[in-house]
Amino acid sequence: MSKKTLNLGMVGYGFMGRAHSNAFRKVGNFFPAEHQVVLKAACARDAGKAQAFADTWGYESIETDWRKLVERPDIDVIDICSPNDTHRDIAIAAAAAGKMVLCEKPLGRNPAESEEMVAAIEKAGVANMVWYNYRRVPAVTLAKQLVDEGRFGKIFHYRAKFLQDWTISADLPQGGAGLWRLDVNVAGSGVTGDLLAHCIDTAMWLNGPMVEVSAVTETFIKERSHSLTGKVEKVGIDDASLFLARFANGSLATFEATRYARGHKALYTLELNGEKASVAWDLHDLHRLQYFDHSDQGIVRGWRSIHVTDGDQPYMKNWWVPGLQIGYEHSFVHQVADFIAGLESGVPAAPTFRDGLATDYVCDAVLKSAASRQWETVKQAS
Ligand code: SOE
Repeated sequence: MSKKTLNLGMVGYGFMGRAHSNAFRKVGNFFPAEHQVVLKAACARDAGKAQAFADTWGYESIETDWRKLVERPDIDVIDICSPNDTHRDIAIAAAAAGKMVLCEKPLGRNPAESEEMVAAIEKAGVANMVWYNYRRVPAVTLAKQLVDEGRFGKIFHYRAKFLQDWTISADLPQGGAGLWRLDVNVAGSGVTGDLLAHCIDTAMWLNGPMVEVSAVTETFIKERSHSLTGKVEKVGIDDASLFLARFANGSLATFEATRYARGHKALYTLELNGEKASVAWDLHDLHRLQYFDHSDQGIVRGWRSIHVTDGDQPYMKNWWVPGLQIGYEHSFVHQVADFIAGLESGVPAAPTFRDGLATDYVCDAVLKSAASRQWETVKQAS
């Protein structure tokens, strides 16, 4: 039976351009569906880089202007993997052109941009999704399954950290490939939007909405040279961001993200403690879920380290055989698979743009609280 095609136009060619392209290429092999993704066009301002990227990943053509890409009649889906300052304009134009839109996190640089993006997508009525990939690490998805089964009883605590150490050197410039994350005009914020946003997305997925936050942020290196101007300029991003939160279900939380935790490269950890059970996960050991069930018989009660590789655990029946684990890149394959399944079932895959807006509202409240030194109420997205 011939498949329906889903013609992809990719904007950007960096780390996420690669992670997503890999997922689009693999998804049909491991998660067969009615739709087959076709890598139609890769778009970057530099034609040489766009062509090299297209050749590496098997895109049929290139564009050097995203405006042309979104107007192409042979494109169904636009995937935005370019820096944060491009997200709004591309998403709005793509939605107006009737394309489905996938966008790297965070949605906008601030809630105002994200609100415009949500309005455009919802007005156009096109399928949409934000790439919060960690939900689709099978061990994290299993945690969600356990929550949905009501195994924890009343939830008391949520705890998350995302620790890195790659910006400790004062010699790193702001701006340029990868380093645009240090330029507030491009990124919107520092670790709040880049790292905490992941923690917040997973937290609200597992534990429901957050209602108020109290935060502290710090910019440890106040000035850096700028790759565009060549001058030393003030740094506007938060290098570290920590906050306390209260969820709508009454539970309390702590969150921490930094790029100054020497020795930690991408240590995303989360833990949830309920009246009946607890669960914990660690990105450096991503195929394991730690689970404590208080109803276990006393003499054998303890933390179980669940190796999430069995066919009856989330996503795993589509991969290898029990005991053989998968990794980081597979979370993106799962996200594409779920997006396609959503198109075919009519139940849209999450996180949608509106879900992404909810995360951006929390990030905004965090930054406001750090500035005001007060608790801030979180605006709700729906
Ligand atoms: C930053 O170093 C970064 O690449 C983030 O931008 C990603 O979203 C995160 O998953 C890993 O770290």
